[in-house]
Amino acid sequence: MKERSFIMVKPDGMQKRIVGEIISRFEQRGFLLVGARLLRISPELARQHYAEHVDKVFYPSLEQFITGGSVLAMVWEGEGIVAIARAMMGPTDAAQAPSGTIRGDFASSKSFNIIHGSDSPASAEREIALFFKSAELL
Ligand code: D4T
Repeated sequence: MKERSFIMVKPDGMQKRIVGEIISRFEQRGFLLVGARLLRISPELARQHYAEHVDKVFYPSLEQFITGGSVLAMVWEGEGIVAIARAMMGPTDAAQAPSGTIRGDFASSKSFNIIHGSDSPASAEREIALFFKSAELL
């Protein structure tokens, strides 16, 4: 099976109405959308998704943000998708993100940075399983 990544438009990206733009960028880069779901993340799912961050000082505000509105959870497929998607998104701190990246074009903060993408194939597998049943994916 080709490599897959879990990509999510966060509540600030939904509010900015840039879902179409984000999907276009991945399609134009040649990747295939194999799953998509609109949902509101529960505090429990947030704790699972951000398990590595639950003890950090910024976690309470991160949870409030990520559960504060709907998100678009997606699975994209293609050769090298995990690393290429991270490059397309730009660094976590959108203030440092170059123009031309998704964060560099649509965000300017570390906390409100529009989009999530898996940081490794192993994370992708874990995150995809949190958000999707295998029957929901092509
Ligand atoms: P996500 O996981 O949301 O795509 O972000 P990254 O993979 O790019 O970055 P991350 O795991 O280090 O951070 C997760 C999430 O926490 C927010 N955050 C992070 C924050 O609000 N303050 C901080 O100091 C850090 C490091 C932003 C993304």
